[in-house]
Amino acid sequence: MILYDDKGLEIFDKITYDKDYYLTNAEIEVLQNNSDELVGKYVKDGDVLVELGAGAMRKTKYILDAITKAGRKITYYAVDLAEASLRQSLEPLAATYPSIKFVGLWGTYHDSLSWIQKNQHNARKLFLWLGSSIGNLTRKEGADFLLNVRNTAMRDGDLFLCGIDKRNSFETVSLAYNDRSGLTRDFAMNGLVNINNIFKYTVFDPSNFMYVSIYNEADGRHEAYYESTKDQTVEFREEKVSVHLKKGELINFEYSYKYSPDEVCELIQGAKMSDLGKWTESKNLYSVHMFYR
Ligand code: AVJ
Repeated sequence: MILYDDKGLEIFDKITYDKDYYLTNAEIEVLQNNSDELVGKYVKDGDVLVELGAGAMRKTKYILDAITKAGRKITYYAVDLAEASLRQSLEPLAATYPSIKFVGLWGTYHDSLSWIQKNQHNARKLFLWLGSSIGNLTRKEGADFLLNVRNTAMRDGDLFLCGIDKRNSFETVSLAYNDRSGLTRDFAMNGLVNINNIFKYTVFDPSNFMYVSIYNEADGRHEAYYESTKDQTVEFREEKVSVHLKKGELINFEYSYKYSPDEVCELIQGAKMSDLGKWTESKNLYSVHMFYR
């Protein structure tokens, strides 16, 4: 993914602390207030937790605290594409939570799921997919992804915890993706720099592009674009491909889907899972849902 090189991960981490980007803080509030209940109801000794796209694991802390408080003995698998951040995040956790066994699974979701299926088939599993990561998939892709996890890595009774952003007001979503500190803009523009790094020469001159954020309220998705600020030709030299861009032309690079309650129901149905309920925070902006197979 062009957005998440080392620099992109660093900027994204800053975004998650930003007040305007309400998603992370809202999710942390949900987990802070409800992890004891969640663990009490759904986590048993010997369970295996699998976090997809574990990242910095800032929010996982609340679940791990609750597990420790409840005296549960579990194994926690962290799946991530970034090896360095996986190591950095897991090492201190292993020292902090001696009753939890930590295992990093460095690789794609696909590889990790087949590894889990082979090696942890008989364990009772709880999958964690937090941070509204589902938002970067279309609704169909989101349901298909969950269905695939269900079919390849879950047994009957296994659980899936999913953080999902709501269809919030136009102002709220717009500010989240066009924050006043300009972090999201920096995050976006770094994508162009990263493309140049990948191709080892300048494909896109960042000074000829502008970050454009549009909340498409009808479709319930935020749309992120690079706008060409002049007529220009972008060249992929090795591929011998050149692309002419008109001033004002938009290149889409990200969608962030938001979900109404009905859309969550459709998601669960599409994934052939069942609903165990959800937790929300004080502003009712964001929910963490529990599904099961
Ligand atoms: C990490 C995919 C949930 O879409 O809200 C943040 C990524 N993009 N600001 C999102 C992102 C711009 C984020 N996700």
